[in-house]
Amino acid sequence: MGIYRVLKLYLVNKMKTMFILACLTFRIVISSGYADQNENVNAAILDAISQLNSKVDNFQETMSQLNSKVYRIQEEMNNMKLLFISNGLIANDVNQKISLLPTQILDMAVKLGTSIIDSVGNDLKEQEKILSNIDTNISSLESTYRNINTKINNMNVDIKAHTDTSKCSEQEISNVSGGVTALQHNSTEVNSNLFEIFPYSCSSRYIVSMLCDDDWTIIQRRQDVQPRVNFTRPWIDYVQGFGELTGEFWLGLDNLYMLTSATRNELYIELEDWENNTRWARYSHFAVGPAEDNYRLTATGYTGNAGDALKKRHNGSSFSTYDNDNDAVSSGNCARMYKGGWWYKDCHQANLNGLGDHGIETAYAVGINWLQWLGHRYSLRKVVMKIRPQAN
Ligand SMILES: [Ca+2]
Repeated sequence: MGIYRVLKLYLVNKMKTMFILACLTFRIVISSGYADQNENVNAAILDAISQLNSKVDNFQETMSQLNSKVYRIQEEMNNMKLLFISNGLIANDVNQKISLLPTQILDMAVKLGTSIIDSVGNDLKEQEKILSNIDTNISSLESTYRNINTKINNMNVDIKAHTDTSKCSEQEISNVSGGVTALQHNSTEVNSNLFEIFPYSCSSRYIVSMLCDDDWTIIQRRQDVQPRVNFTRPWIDYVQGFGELTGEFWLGLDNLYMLTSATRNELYIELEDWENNTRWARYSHFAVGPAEDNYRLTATGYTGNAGDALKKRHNGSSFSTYDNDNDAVSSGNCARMYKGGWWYKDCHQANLNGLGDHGIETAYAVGINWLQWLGHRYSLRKVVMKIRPQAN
């Protein structure tokens, strides 16, 4: 814009000069007729023209200088423009690099995260393996423990037999080696109903206390007297016996084995509901096997009015407790499910060692049940199991 302004000014001045020259020429023509009249005036005019020409020359020089300056400014502006463009390119490049950074950082984080997750996953797998090995070891140890326990129980029976016979004569020992003598015939009366039983006629140390009812020996009793005895017990308790002879009790599998392995015994079961109704079941042959056979049950020759609840699921079965599963259910533990220790098969029709402290109403099959009389949901008030050598 500055350049146009200067040009405009220059043209205006040029036009003014030409106008003045025209006027002067016109005056010279007009005044030619008056030649020689005013030489002084002509001289003055020529002088003025000369001055004007000089000014125009100066002006032109100034213009030239200005043009030169404008040219330089334009050049500088072009340089600056180039610089700006260059800087802009650099800025774009930087921007592009900055915009790439988050992606790279994200990639790195993902790689790092994946690596950490992989590492943690591997650690977890290792730990799972270790846990699995520990589980296997525990199972193996449990199995070993059970085997050892069985062996200890068998050894205990042997030791007892040895101890019991240590004072016996050779003749008596030979009798013992052939089986236990008729125990019920070697008892001492403690009170009117309580007797101490000597397993062997020559024994002085091995004593089993038990309640006798005439010639019957009571081996188990359930009744609604407080406090109730807990019958959900481990293997060792069922082997050794528990409870009070005057209340609820279990005589013990070792004792049952010794009592029933020498002579043939019969079993009598008395049942009573919560309305004083009673039923009975009698088995002409009752025996309990040795520890190494998990005290297998023999109960045959049923008579009675309660129904034969031992025939289908108990006769011929091993004894089981919640910690020693010898039942015929591969995927479960009947003793654990039905809360007692018993000769469970798959699982029971009789559960005389089931829960006793729940009254009549019980959950399915966990109470003191006798299926053939009152079913799996009726828990009996009273049970007595007793045995005696069978009369020949
Ligand atoms: Ca089982």
